[in-house]
Amino acid sequence: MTYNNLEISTEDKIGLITINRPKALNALNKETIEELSNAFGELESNEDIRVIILTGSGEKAFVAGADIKEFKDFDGKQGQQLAQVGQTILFNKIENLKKPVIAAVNGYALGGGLELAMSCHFRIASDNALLGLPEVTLGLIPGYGGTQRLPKLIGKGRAMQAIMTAEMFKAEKAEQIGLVNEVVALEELLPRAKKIASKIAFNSPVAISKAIEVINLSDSDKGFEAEINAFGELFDAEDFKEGTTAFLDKRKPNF
Ligand code: CO8
Repeated sequence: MTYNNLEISTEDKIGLITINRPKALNALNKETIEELSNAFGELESNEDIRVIILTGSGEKAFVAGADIKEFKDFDGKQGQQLAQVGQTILFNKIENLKKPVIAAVNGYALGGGLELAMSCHFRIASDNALLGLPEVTLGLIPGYGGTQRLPKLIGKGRAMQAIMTAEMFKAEKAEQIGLVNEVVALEELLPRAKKIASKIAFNSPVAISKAIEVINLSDSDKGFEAEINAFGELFDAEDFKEGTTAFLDKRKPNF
């Protein structure tokens, strides 16, 4: 597939998606949302790929938000549809992808950009990153899941304050409150993301897929039961036999 607003590369079981609209600070227009949805689908079904990294092009922005120019004249119905379609085809899709997705946040992650990073399974950031949900400065609220995912990551009180004030978190603060897992120098961001991805790629993809599914249920009352069922199912999978046999043979598993 070819993309107007994305660059895709694959190497050593890792798929790298780079959002490439640097003149608009990688803002998410409709086309980019659709392309991202397709790109995640493509990499999810690519058997050579075990882990996906998502980043933005340039040194300034991961994604500076939804494309304000595109929705500035929308009415209520169009706004609702934009949020509904985006959440369905992209943000929820990433969260529930069968393969791990790491956000490498390389600068501004604002509005829809932070919402995109939050729908990834975890985030690392460069030391120049600034993260926030400034929608109330535009007379809006987050519409791509931000009101739901931010409280889960940083707590309800902090999320309330962040959304009401529209303040941006610097990278170190974001790490301190659990919004990102690690902060590294900008030039180290992709190497570090790839290093983490390689570590994941070495482990059982079947088990990792189940872990994503069950961890995503941790806020529901179905989580414990889902864990028991998934745990049981994994005993019947090839990877379990390979993993335990490799351990007893004192060799590395080959998943
Ligand atoms: N949309 C469209 N274009 C943008 C966006 C954006 N979100 N952000 C930046 N750009 C464009 C600018 O318009 C500018 O273009 P041009 O050169 O043609 O004027 C170019 O990118 C460079 O930007 P700046 O000149 O502003 O760069 P600065 O370094 O001065 O400032 C900032 C950088 C602080 C990031 C600034 O660009 C900014 O504040 N951007 C907007 C941030 C924002 O408010 N984001 C939230 C958008 S709303 C949103 O995401 C809602 C999500 C939920 C939607 C649900 C469906 C409705």
